[in-house]
Amino acid sequence: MRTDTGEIIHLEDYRETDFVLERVDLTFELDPTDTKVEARLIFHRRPGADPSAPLVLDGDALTLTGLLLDQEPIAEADYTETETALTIRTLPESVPFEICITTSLSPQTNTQLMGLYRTNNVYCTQCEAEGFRRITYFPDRPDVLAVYTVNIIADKATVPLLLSNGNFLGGANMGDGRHFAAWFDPHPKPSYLFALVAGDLGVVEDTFTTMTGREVALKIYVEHGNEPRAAYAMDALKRSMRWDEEVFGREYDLDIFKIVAVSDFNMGAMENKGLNVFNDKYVLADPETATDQDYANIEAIIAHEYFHNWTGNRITCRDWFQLCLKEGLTVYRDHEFSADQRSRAVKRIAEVRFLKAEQFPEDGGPLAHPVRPTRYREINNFYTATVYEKGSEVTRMIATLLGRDLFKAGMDLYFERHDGQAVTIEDFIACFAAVSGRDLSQFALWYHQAGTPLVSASGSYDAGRQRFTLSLEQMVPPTPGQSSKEPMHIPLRLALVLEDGSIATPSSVSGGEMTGDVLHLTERSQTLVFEGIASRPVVSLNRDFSAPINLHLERTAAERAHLARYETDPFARWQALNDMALLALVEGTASVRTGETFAVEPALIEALLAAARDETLEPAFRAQALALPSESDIAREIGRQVDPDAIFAARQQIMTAIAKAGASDFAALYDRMAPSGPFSPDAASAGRRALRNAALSYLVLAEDSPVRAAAAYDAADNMTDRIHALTTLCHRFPDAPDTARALDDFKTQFADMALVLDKWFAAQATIPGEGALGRVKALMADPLFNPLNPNRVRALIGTFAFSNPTGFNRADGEAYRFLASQILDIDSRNPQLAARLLTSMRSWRSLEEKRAEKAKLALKEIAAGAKLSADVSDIVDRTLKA
Ligand code: B3K
Ligand code: ZN
Repeated sequence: MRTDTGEIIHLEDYRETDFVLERVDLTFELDPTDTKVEARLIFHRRPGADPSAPLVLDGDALTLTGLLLDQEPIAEADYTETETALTIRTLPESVPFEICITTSLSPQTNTQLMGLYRTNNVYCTQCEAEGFRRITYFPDRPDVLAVYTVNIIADKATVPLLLSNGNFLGGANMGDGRHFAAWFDPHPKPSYLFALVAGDLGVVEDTFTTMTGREVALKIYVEHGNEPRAAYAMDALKRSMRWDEEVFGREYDLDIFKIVAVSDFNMGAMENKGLNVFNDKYVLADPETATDQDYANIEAIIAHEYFHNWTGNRITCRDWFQLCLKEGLTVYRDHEFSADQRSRAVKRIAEVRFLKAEQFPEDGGPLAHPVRPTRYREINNFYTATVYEKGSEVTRMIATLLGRDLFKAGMDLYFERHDGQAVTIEDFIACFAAVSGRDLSQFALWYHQAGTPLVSASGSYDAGRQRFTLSLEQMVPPTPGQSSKEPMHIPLRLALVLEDGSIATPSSVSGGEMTGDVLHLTERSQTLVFEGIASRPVVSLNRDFSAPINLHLERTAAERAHLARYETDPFARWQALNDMALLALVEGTASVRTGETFAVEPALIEALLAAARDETLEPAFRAQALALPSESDIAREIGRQVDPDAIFAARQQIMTAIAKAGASDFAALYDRMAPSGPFSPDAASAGRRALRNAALSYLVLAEDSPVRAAAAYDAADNMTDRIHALTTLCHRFPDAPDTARALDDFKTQFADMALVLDKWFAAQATIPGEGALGRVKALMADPLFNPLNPNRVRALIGTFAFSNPTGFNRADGEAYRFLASQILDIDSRNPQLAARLLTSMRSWRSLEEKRAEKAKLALKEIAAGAKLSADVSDIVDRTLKA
């Protein structure tokens, strides 16, 4: 393993390479512990480059077995090999030359899952960000684009399938029991998009005819027996390909598009050119094994990786600081795709919930960084919610500011101007500035300033003049390395909701620019005056979550209830309900902490039940309305001196009050939302299941008995209902015989289905309270717990640390110590997985002192680890730093 050197990479140090790579020919002779890789690289010195500059190639844990320059061995004096680089001197000044490098690899023992490794006997690669240098010495950076030919040789009986990027060139038996296949990718690409997969897999095949009438072969490879479970992924792929043609005018550009599902993968999926590799969790689905959330994730991730073909592959990043150029933009594209395939409002609610749960705590804690960072120690630690989700929101804001047509024109210009290039965020923004004539320099601060802006607003109404005045102020909090901030350009969608529920149309607005319903907040403080407002309005601000900000709005309880009732925009209506609930939960928590009793506002209960009953609203929306802010949402709102037990108690009490008041509504909903036909994963059916399960949760609370959940478990004919019933039993009645029976049944039924068993582990890892740690430890001793499989580790240890606030933050700090020992252990095998798990500690400073003190000790234990990876050192150091 490459241990930490502490070296920091800075954006401002970017320089072009001295050598231009023209083409790459790779030959792999596959063997579990002795794979031979031969790389033939044709270079020429960049015109104008220093004629004496050496060629420096990146490497990581490589065994060099051969090195030739134009077919001749290179003298030892002419090259230097270190742990991280191969430097070759005395190279031709102006003519192209060929370097041929041979390395030997052991995929079988590669537990980092970076570079070439084995998963269930399948050879597989992961190269982004810097995994290619674990295969051969190479200029392993995204601005080095070349055309690749790949020749793969392996034993035919055990490794019948040989895949790489691009189009198939040919293959044959070699007469010695081995065979080969050759692939050619005509599109110049950076090394991080290289992929090789070889093994014995089943395949699902289809075709797609592109907008210009070309037929593309589509193939999804899965373990034998899983073929039927890839049908939904194939359908999602074809819908994605069509959507990208229709909405962005983007056509696929090879003869074949391949997806491979593997069971050991550090992330969700990887967009390698023409050969996407997926965590099988995001490919395999059928009603018995996948939840509605799984189906939605598969649709979104298949689309995301496919969309990278243009935003990421055809146009890539100049350097890793520009990661959001491909990730933020591609998340935006997959969000829009899912919104078009499903309910836009419900999708937006889910996006905002996710953004607040994942990105807001990052932006408000020690790991905060700009969407386009300027320094990193380990790039893998920057595949974050900030780069992805906030990056997507920033793209969305460009679309909001410019409007649909100009946004489309800007994207078209981007594709036209930069196809085949490795570019920067500045290049991207310049396209939108060019088509709109707008100066986007202040807007660009969204890429450069970290931290979630806080906008405070207050309004006053002058009935005599029919005038409404809105005062706004913005503040961007300090973040690591950025103590003072400039005011941002914040697009706020706004509506003034009048007493009768209608939306005001002002006769004029002064004090700031408005385009349509979008107000441009550009100053630190700004006062807007709306004329011609017939009655006292309630201001609905940041509709559709048009900017990723925290909003502080002075509003009375009656005004909140008014919005929750009258907002016509479903997202804004949900936001109003959610605001009401969050306020009640925060106040309830304060009461629990001071030992006071508290009652739940009838207005809140009434508003929630009114939404639940409203047949004009779609069921998925009503389910979202009934889902109260999570314990972490409440903790974030409280911000300091957080006591997770008090939050839990207050939330329980409020949910029980809602459950009791709405018991008859929930019983009626539970019956009305019962399935009427065979299972279908479509969004409308999923919405009915979501609402029915929300009703079930409240009914179980009201009845305080496991009977109904146990019956739901037995009656379930799909995984959504089954896992919901099982989780409800686990959380509410962890020690009941019904729960033990259901857990046993589930384990027996799905013993050989890893992805389903992950749900069994996760359900138990989230049982609230002190007992959780003991349960997690016991589950780790279960023979089904496999510490080498990232999905399993995330399902048990990750779910416990990220999603069980009372269990993980138990007052004695034992769970922090447990996590510390796990991090050290996992780090020795798989640094990326360890570093990601460790980010669960990012909000430790907001805990009350006793817990915070214990969390700090655990972090220090990790920091003192003997042989830390760069990944874990970087996270632990930043987490501890003030
Ligand atoms: N680009 C990959 C993520 C790679 C992560 C490397 N640590 C998947 C994606 O975002 O589409
Ligand atoms: Zn991506």
